[in-house]
Order: sequence, then C-alpha cells, then structure tokens
Amino acid sequence: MADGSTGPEVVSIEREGDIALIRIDNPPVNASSHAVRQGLWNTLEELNAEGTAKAIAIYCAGRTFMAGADIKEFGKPSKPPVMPEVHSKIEQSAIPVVSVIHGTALGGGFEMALCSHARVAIKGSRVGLPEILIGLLPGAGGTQRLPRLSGLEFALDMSLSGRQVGVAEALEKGAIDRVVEGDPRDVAVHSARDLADGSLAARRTDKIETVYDQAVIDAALAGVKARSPHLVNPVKTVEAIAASRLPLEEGMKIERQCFMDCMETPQRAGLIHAFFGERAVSGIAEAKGPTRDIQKIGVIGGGTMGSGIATSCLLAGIPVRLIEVAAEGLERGVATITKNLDGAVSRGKLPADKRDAAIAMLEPSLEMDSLADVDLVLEAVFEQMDVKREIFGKLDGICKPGAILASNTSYLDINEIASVTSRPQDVLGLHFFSPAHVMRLLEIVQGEKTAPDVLATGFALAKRLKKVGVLAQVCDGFIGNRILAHYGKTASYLVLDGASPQQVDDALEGFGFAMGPHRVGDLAGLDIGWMTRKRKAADRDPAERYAGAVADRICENGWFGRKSGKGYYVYEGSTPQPNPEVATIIDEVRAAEGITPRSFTDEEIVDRYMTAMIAEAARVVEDGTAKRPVDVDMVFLFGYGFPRFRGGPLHYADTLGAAELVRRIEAYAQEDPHYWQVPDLLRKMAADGTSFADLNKEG
Ligand code: 3H9
Repeated sequence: MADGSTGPEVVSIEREGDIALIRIDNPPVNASSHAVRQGLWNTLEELNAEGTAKAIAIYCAGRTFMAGADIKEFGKPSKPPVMPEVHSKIEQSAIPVVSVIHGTALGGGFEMALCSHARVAIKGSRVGLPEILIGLLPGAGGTQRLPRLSGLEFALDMSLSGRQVGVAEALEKGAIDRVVEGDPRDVAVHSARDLADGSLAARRTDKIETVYDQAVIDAALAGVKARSPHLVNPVKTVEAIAASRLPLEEGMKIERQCFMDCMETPQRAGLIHAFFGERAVSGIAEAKGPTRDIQKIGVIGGGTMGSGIATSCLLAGIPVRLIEVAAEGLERGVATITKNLDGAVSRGKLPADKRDAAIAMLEPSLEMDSLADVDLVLEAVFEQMDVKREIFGKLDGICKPGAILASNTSYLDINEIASVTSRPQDVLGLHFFSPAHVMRLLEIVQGEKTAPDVLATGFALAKRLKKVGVLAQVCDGFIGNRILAHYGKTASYLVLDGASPQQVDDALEGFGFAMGPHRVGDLAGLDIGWMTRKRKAADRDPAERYAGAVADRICENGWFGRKSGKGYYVYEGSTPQPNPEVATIIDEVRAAEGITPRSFTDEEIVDRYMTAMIAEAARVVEDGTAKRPVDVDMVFLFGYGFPRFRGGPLHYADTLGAAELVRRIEAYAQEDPHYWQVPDLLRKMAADGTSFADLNKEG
C-alpha cells in the first residue's frame, strides 16, 4: 500500500467484506498535508489495482473531517501529488467513492467531498470554502465542481463569503447527497454499501455541466470590486468560477492559475499570518495552566465601556452584576445593555429567544457590597487614578478571597492600582476596546504581582467572550494606545506641514485602513483627545513638537466631530464634506508657527505614518511590553482597524525590511530628530539582516 513516506497511521485502508474504507488520521484537524495526499494517492492506486472492492468510503478519524490543505505548507514549494491531482484521481476512480463528512469539511476537505461520486454528511456537521479569508480561492476543484452541483449563485456565495454552511442547507442546494446520524466509521460502511448497490446514487461532476449565466458573474465581479477594492483573491475567485462554463479539465487549469496567482501575493502571506497569529497569542505559557472558576462577574460603571463589557459577558452566558453610584446612571446602563443586546439580535449574533434570557442574567445594583459573591470584578469607571484607587480599596474589603479584581484602564499603572489592595496577586488589567461587545481585542495586562492562575483566567475569559486576548506589560497605554499615541502625531505633523486632513485620510484608506485618523477622530469624539492633551499639558516634553494645535482650535469652537455635526468634516447630508473652517484654522496655525506648507504624495503620507507606527511598535517589543511582534500585530488587527490583509504593522515592516526602515527614520530625523529616532532593535535587525518573523520564531 502506501509508500515509505506515508505511515499507515495517516492514511490507511480498512476492509469490510466487499467494500473498502480509506481512513485519514492526521490530528488535530486532518489537514491535507503531503503525507495525506500521498497516502490517498497510494491507497486509491492499490484499491483500483486490486479491483475487488465494490465501493470506497473516505472518512476521517478524530474530531473533524478534513479542514482543508495544510496551511503551514503554503509559501513553500509544493510537493506532488498536489491536491487537484489527488481529487482528479478520486473522481477518475473506477470504483465509486463516497466521502463521509463529520465536524467541518472545509476548503480542500469539502472539495474532496465534491470530487467524490457521492457525499454523505453526519447531522450537525458543516461545510465551507474559507480560502477567501486567507487570500486564496478554492484551488482543488471547488470553483469548478460546486457550480456544477449547486449552481453559480451558491458557489459564488460560499466561495466569496467563506461562511460555514449547515448540512441541511448544503443538502437542499445539492452540494451533498444525504444527511444521516451516526458514527463516522459506521456511516462510511453503510454509505459505501449503498453506493455499491445503487441505493445511494452517484453524481460525478465530470458528467455535469454548469448552468452558466454571464449576468450572475458580472454582478458578482462588480460586487467584489466595490466591497473589497484592495483584495486580489475575490476577483480571481469570480474569474475561476466563471471558468466552470468550460469542460472540467480546462476549467481546472484556469482555477489552478488563479490559485497560484493568489498564492504569490503578499496579501495571502498577510492573511495567513493573521490566521496563525490569532491562535499564537494564546499559545503562550502565561495563557495555560490552572485557572479560577468564573461563574458570575461584577461590572463597575454603566457608561459606554461598562455597558459594553456587561453585554459581552451576557452574550457569553455569564451572569453580571452591574454597579453604578446613582439610580440614573444605573438605568442608563441597563438601557444601553438592552439596546446592545437588541442590536446583537438584529445583527444575527444572538437568537431572538436568547435575548430575554440574557437580560434576566443582569442584576443592576447601587450597592458595591453586593459584589461580595462575584468571582471577578471588572472596573470600568473614569480614567483617574484616585478614583480607581478608592474603588480597589473598597473592593479589597468587599470581595471574597480568590476573587479576581480587574481594571479596564486603557493606560494607568496596574501596579499602583493593585498596591491599594491586600491582594495584588489577584489584580490585573483587562483592557477592552469600544464597543466592547463588538471589538474582539482584549489586552490582558500583567501586574508585577499578578498570580499565574489569574493571568491564565484572563485568557480563558477572553476565549469565553470570543475575544482575542493579548498579553501586555504595564506602561502608559500598554501595547495599542502607547503605539497610537506616537504615530497619531504623524497625522497631525503631516497636516501642519502641508497635507489636508482629507488627503491624509484618503491616503491611509487607500493603504487599507477602514477609516483615516481624522475620520476616526470625528467618530470617536475630538473632545476625548482634547481632554487628554489638557490633562497631560503640564508633563509635555518641551523638546517635542506639539501635535495638537489644530485639533485644540477645532475643539475650542465646540466642534467635536459627528456628535456635534462638525469636526474635521461637516456632517450634513449623506456624504460628510471637509470642514472649510478647519482649512482656515490650519492656515492660521501654520502662519503662527512659521510653517511654509509643502506638498506630500499619498505614498509619502503612508510611508511616514507606517514608519512611525513601526518604530514605536519595535520599541514596545524591545522593552518587553509586548512579548513578540505577533502580539503587536494582533492588537492592531483586532483593536485598531489595521488592514488584515497586511498582517499587522510588524508583518508589514518585514515586507519593507529593517534596513529600509532605518534609512527612512534617519532621513525624517533631519527634520525632527526628537520625534524620529531609530529604535535599537531595528538598528540591530538591519545590521544582522533579521526580521520580526525571526523574533516570532524565537519568542
Ligand atoms: C485550502 O484548502 C486550499 C485548497 O482549496 C486548495 C489547495 C491546492 N492547516 O482553529 P483551531 C491548526 S486552504 C494547518 O484552534 P477550532 C490550527 O493552527 C485551507 N493547520 O481549532 C491549530 O493549531 P495549534 C482552507 C491548521 O476547533 C489547530 O489546527 N481551510 C489548519 O477552533 C486547531 O485549530 C481553512 O482555512 C489547516 N488548514 O477550529 C480552515 N486548520 O493547536 C482553517 C487548523 O497549533 N481552520 N489548523 O494552534 C479553521 O477554520 C479552524 O481551525 C477549524 C477548527 C474550524 C478547522
């Protein structure tokens, strides 16, 4: 049977009378690695050469059917047999083949079912083509076979959304042939017997023609261009699906070309970095080990953050006691949570019948003492150290031993907060991002004395809340806000020196950010930054160029952005327009500071902004605030709207190289040597020829 490169444990043949089973066992998710492909090839050859089996069923061991190609192999030279060849071999098998799906059949896994002569799924399983999410397209026949079985529209829907489809829907659309209950091996035996005796009909895609409609393809193409203007793979996906009008063999060639085109793009590398990064942040030792049991959570503060956090807990099925100091604030908090839950229902995140159950788990209270029985308290009040100190002092006297005391502070010193308690080992930072029930990032801030099980519980909670927990050490702003505080100044300097706010926004949106920094400021409220600047005015470094002059003048007019109808933009009618009065303010500030405005290209804007971001991110890695570069990347993808297809600031930095970044910083330093300083780490990397990816491997 299999040659030496495939252990029988990965792909093996089992015989049951006159039928044969091919069993794939490649934990954790049966990804189609080279060993699996080779094993399938060899077992099919062996069974066909023997010619005794009446039918073959392919099934998988473990928790799921095949989750697709082994993503770790991408970016390396492909080793034959490649998946499309294996799938053709399955389709061409003289002995009919049925695939038996349990768990999830994704990407190449679902494509293997499509190339089989029949497809049986176990109730509750799901199928999907998630390649779109990692910069690729179904490249093992999915773009050719699914349109043949289920029509162009369904194939476009599955391939462009990447959504997982329940088997009932897949059955209705003809993508599978039968849904049954049972154990995968038993179902495999029965299905093979049924295929052999004809009670399960074979449907071979090489015998079916696609019902083609150019108008459907044109509409899909227009849709992807409008929705994802930066991405290559959605257009290539439509192109490949359009090729399903051709004979299968010809369509397969076009699909392969489109797939390889996508494989070559930096977007594919960025999106796969994001896939593994999301998992890597919780793969660290600090996230593992014993945790404390969290049955009930107390949230202090019913403002936007506190209500969002409470909503997030309720959505995860965790009862919440919400504390406010005054009845009015409490009512407002409950109303916000109710509105958030209603929003979750309308967005399809919460079944309507679960909404009331979620609200029933909320206990509003004006008594801090009522926190005596909760397992974890999340404080989400004003960012003022004296207020936090007072609250944590009280909590120390109220909460039961072993309760975790967490602050949602976005920059304050967790060690100082912990120091007012007699149990600093139970204190940590859990920094949510607004809106807290939507944004997936959770910075888990480790204090000097935070106990290991408290930290691990932070990660376990992130998982329960379906968030991406990232470990951060204490510093002003932790990972994300500290880096933001630095590069945010670049946007202001660009405007002071000659660019318009709109040009800066448009350039960065062209790079892939969902919104430019001035549009974000208008959305979040310009008064927030204004208050921070006023609070920090006394500590301002006199050697630093002041970045807030224009924004201060805008706020002095009472223009705080969207909520006041005006900010950098004017919010009248459907499309916000640049605020002409801001242009006047900018002229005045430039004149007062003696600046002669100059022009910037969009490319220069992006280069300066990204270089500033990368410089501070490098310092954050260098001083250990972030454990590894990938942690910074995930903070930006999940909390700051960084374009996912670029993988994160430090993944992007690797595409430029440390030497180029040093060169840029040194050039900009000619203008402002205080702001533009080369981080030691970057200088060392430029000298060694190393990358942030290398540091990820070490970390
Ligand atoms: C493809 O198929 C291309 C073809 O069309 C054409 C080829 C020519 N490869 O997510 P989890 C690892 S592209 C390698 O924590 P869950 C994952 O990193 C592929 N490794 O579990 C993790 O490792 P670790 C299309 C993979 O239960 C472990 O498995 N398919 C792969 O929450 C457990 O994963 C996809 O894009 C893989 N394909 O979710 C499917 N998948 O423990 C991507 C997972 O070391 N996968 N790993 O951190 C998923 O969506 C989820 O992992 C899945 C399980 C739903 C399967």
